[in-house]
Amino acid sequence: MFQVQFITHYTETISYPQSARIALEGGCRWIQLRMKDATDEEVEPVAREVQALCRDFGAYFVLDDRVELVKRLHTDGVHLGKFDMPVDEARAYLGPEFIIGGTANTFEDILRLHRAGADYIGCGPFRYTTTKKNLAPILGLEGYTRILAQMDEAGIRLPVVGIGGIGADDIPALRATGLNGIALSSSILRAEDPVREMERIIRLTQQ
Ligand code: TZP
Ligand code: MG
Repeated sequence: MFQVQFITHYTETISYPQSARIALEGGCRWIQLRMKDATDEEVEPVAREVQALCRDFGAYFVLDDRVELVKRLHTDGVHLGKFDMPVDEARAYLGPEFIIGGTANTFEDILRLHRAGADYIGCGPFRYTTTKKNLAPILGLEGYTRILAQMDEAGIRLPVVGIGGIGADDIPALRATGLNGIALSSSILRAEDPVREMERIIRLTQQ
């Protein structure tokens, strides 16, 4: 199975919860709520709303960062960036039941996250994107191929999801690298018909 994770974002006409609903209506069953510059007070009501939506659709709900809120709302999991709480600390705080994902830009990051007990890796950026600030160097297909080979050699088995500038046209080549899935945002929200674009992407990943 090739997984599709949707990272919430906003446009001039689409709010965070609306972006989640679009992805869910298009068939995505994994939503990560990412409100980078918001306060916990701003995030909580949105998180409750998106959590309820995800329950309606039978989708996983993962919050970016904010481990305390993750525990309190009992989301399915948390995604931790390089400057968020370390994965081992989050694991100690949350226990074994929560899914914990971590961001990696290199094989060394994956080694560290694996030792710390991460359940999956978000690895990028695949290509340039404006959705995230302070982007690490672009990996491209070659980057993923290299990193996945290094994981193989080291005997590390963890699902790796590609992220950053990914659109429908990239799916065949990304699958061919051996990645376990993709995480994406702007290619959906900037599409002429975002729900249909998500449907198209889900279909492509199921072929
Ligand atoms: N990290 C790298 S790109 C990204 C994150 C969280 C957000 C999604 O990017 P895009 O390009 O909008 O799909
Ligand atoms: Mg983060």
